Amino acid sequence: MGTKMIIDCDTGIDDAQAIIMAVTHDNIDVKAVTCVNGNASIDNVCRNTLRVLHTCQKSQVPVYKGCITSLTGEVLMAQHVHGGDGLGDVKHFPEIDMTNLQKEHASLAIIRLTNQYPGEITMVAMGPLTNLAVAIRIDPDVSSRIKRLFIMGGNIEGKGNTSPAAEFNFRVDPEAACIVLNEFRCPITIIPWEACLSAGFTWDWVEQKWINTDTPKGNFIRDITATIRNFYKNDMRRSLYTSCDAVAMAVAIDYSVATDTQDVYATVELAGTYTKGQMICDWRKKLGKPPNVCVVLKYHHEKVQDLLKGMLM
Ligand SMILES: [Ca+2]
Repeated sequence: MGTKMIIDCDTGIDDAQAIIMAVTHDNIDVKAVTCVNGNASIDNVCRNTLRVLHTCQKSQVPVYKGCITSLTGEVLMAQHVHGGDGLGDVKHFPEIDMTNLQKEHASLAIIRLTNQYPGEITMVAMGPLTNLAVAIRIDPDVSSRIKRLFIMGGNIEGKGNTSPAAEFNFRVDPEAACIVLNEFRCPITIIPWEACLSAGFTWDWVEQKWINTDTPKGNFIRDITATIRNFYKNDMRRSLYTSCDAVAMAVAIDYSVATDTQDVYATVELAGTYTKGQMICDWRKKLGKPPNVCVVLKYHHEKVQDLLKGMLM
């Protein structure tokens, strides 16, 4: 029944939206959500993920705790954007029962589930790629059992959002991103930072047509996005709202959401003083390597908007 999917994420606000989009979609069968350190500490990421699934009445979807730092041990978080808990620091949320968290490690769950469903799992990675890099170090064949890997991360124009040159997910664990891009053998589609910024949703639509959807999921999205909406609209003075992970999930659910794509060889800068974590795309084939990823350049924002609206009903 539907596309089998594993979601690997660092549940902040964007991830929460993408998870809701997947677990409420008729054609998607989410087999696991695997958590990784990123937007928040790993324990908050696990708690946030369980909270999102609880809100959707999908607590039966198993949640796995993954890597607690990047491969090198460096930890960067995005609490100025996503709040101290990663989910907007909403005061009135009830406590979440953490005993629902699975005991198996996220990377081992990915290995086990891809053995159970070889060639059937669509993987959507929306955080640092640490869990996937660890999985391939344990089991070198893991990637050949994945149907397709969608990654929200990296950048194609060298414009950073975390350092001057690097996007958050790749900058948090550059080594992991480099391992995944160069060693994973499944087809990879990357939704980079610039593609996410190529379109967006008007504040009028967000405030009048989306977050005022009066359902438990609608109220949840309204509450967790209160701080980030203020940050984007008033502090950053952005004219449009966007949710990178939701865009990536929309592409994974419906490939026609990607309206412009290009195959390219891509890797990750590991040594640069200013550019560590930047995705390097060899557009002019200077390295003579075959393409290893399909990069999404633009997306159909109305289709994403329809998915965002529909998931709150
Ligand atoms: Ca994320």
